Amino acid sequence: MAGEEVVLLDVWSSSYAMRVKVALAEKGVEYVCQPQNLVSKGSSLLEMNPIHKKIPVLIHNGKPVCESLVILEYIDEVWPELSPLLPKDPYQRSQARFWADFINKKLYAGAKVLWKAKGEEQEKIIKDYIENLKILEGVLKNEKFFGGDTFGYVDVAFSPITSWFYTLEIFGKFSIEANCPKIVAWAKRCKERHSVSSTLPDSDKVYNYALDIKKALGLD
Ligand code: GS8
Repeated sequence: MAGEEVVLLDVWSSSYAMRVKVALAEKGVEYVCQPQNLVSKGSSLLEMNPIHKKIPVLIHNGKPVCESLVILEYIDEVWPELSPLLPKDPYQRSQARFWADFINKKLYAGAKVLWKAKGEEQEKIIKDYIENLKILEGVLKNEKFFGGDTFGYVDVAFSPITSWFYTLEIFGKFSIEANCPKIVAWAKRCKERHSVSSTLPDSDKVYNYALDIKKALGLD
């Protein structure tokens, strides 16, 4: 790993960027964080991700890798020795990718709209959100992690959004624990890992950040 240059373009509140930080911590890879301004995007973000112009971007020895799930797979391939993330078996790998995609489409996308919505629209989003979490409870079964005994790709893909759960619950006036206790217990197990606890921001910090955005958007 000596002589490697690893840079992450991120913002602290982004669960997508947190995925990359958790994976790098699991692998023991040292890196430099370059926080980005997403309101007025800087030249390095525009150069490194000219297509989507989004964070996270991992820049490895000068070459950019974009899209958080693509970055996770890249990290797993480049640093395969420590904490393998994807299973070796092709069928198990396909399943891990399927659920990570589901988590993107349902839980990450859902969270983005849930805390800003109101009234009936919000009720419908919450109902769907709980249903999707329950589906994931069914996938987890009574395992320790989605990777079984070991913390793996789906755990890395999923755990960062739990830092937004408190914010979702306060703005949506519902309890995730009351509906999905197994997911909350799993999130606590993830938090026991240094990679996760050192990456995920405090719930209060996320809530205050979301509150400020709501005020700025005139949504409160
Ligand atoms: C999503 C990244 C993303 O939405 C991934 O990496 O998995 N599919 C991508 N990044 C946001 C910040 S987090 O909400 C972003 O960079 N937004 C800037 C913009 O939309 O202009």
